[in-house]
Formats: sequence, C-alpha cells, structure tokens
Amino acid sequence: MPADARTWLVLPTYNEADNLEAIVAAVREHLPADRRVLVVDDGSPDGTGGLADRLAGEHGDVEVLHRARKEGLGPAYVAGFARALAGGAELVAQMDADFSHDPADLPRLLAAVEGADLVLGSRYVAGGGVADWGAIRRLISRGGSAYSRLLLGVGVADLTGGFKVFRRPVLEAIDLPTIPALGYAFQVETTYRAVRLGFRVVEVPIVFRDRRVGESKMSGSIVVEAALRVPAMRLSRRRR
Ligand SMILES: Nc1nc2c(ncn2[C@@H]2O[C@H](COP(=O)(O)OP(=O)(O)OP(=O)(O)O)[C@@H](O)[C@H]2O)c(=O)[nH]1
Ligand SMILES: [Mg+2]
Repeated sequence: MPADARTWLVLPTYNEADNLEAIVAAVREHLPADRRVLVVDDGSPDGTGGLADRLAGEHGDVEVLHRARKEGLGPAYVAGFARALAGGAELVAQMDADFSHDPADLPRLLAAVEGADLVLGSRYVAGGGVADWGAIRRLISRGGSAYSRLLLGVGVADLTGGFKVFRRPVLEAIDLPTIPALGYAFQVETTYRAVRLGFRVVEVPIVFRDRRVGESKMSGSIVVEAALRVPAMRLSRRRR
C-alpha cells in the first residue's frame, strides 16, 4: 500500500471508458503533489475498471476501488470516502468523470477550503452557470435546488451539485453510511448535514457543461428520489 496522501480526489465511474484516461491526466495536472486519485468503478460493462487498473499501474498516485455492481452514485461515494479517510486524507474532493466539472477549477476549490470546512462548486452564485443545457433540464436543476433550499431552510444556492471539497472532520461527522440516497439527493444530504452540524460551507462559482462523450445516465427516478428524500431529511432532523 502506498504512502498516505493529504489530498484525495474521488472519481466515481460507470461506463466512462472514453473519458477516463483524459480526466485522470487532467486532474493529476491540477491537484497538488501530495495527492491520490481514487477511481470508484461499479463494474462498468464498457471496461472502465480495467482501464483504471492500467492507469493505476502507470501512476503511483492513482488507485481503483472496484465494486461488484452499479448501485448508484451515493453508495459509490460512501465507499470512496471511507477509503480516502483510511488512507489519511485531510481533504477529499469529489467530481464527475465526464468533464462536466472542469479539472482546471480544482485549484480554486482547494484554495477556498483553506478558509472553510466544505467547498461547493456552485452553478447558482454570481459567476457560476450551466453551459449547453436546454430549458427543461435547467428548470429541473434550478427548481430542485430552490425546492431543497426552501424545504430545508439552508442558505446554500446549489444544493444538488457534485463538485465539492470536504475537510476530513466533515466526512467523519456526517455519518455517511446512514445516507440512503443514490442520486442527486446524496449531494443534498451531505451538504445539509454539514450545515446542520455548524460546519462552514462556502460556494465557489463554476460553470457546468454537458458530458464530453458517453451516454447520459440522468434518469427520472433519481429526480423523483430527490423530490421525496428532501422532505424526509427535514423530518428526520425533527425526530432527532
Ligand atoms: N461508481 C458509480 N459511478 C456512477 C454511477 N452513476 C453515475 N456514476 C458516475 O458519476 C458521475 C456523474 O454521473 P452522470 O451519469 O454524469 O450524471 P449526470 O451528470 O447527472 O448525467 P449525464 O452526464 O447526463 O449522464 C459520472 O462520473 C458517472 O460515471 C454509479 O452507479 N456508480
Ligand atoms: Mg454527467
């Protein structure tokens, strides 16, 4: 097992064979030297896992976590974060592997976490935005964030985004294994729990673009999950 690293990036993949090599190269370029890139692959049928193994063989700072089957983004992140913490991570970044999140934004997010506990790459603060999206998807995303903000009563503009950097104590405090969400709701819940626990959350503007290549996995069911899960988060807080 290689030496511990301070900054870990968790990169979940499902059928990202056409993106993986380029995204790994790009993030390695923009992360500090004391880094580890963890690819979490859910048995992608397109061979992403094997490709990731090859990259891990070539680069000492790349590691792969293979999971048997596709279980959704949430469980993949829970497993990846646990591995990063076990590997000594002080900072844990997360982003999509399809170039929707720009690897060149990583230094700005990492700089911001020097003065925060959780940094969110945010589409909905000044300077942030979404390229490429049509009216419907914009509406779903904006509406989802507004809905969550209203229901949860937190002052975070972009609750559903997946480009973030956590300080270690946040991941240790938010009780990851008890987050049941699979899709966007997972992103909402990690941020919501951090806010509730009093951690400092800072939003940094980013522009989100459509995936460069590969098939979209956006589905109605994860939107519905988020719509139902958000009020459940609010209720479980009352119960606690
Ligand atoms: N390990 C793992 N990764 C996943 C799973 N679902 C999605 N991902 C990865 O999570 C990231 C975000 O998922 P996307 O499919 O890009 O979701 P999206 O951006 O909402 O939708 P599209 O880009 O339109 O497909 C990508 O890197 C995916 O490969 C999963 O079940 N397991
Ligand atoms: Mg995507």
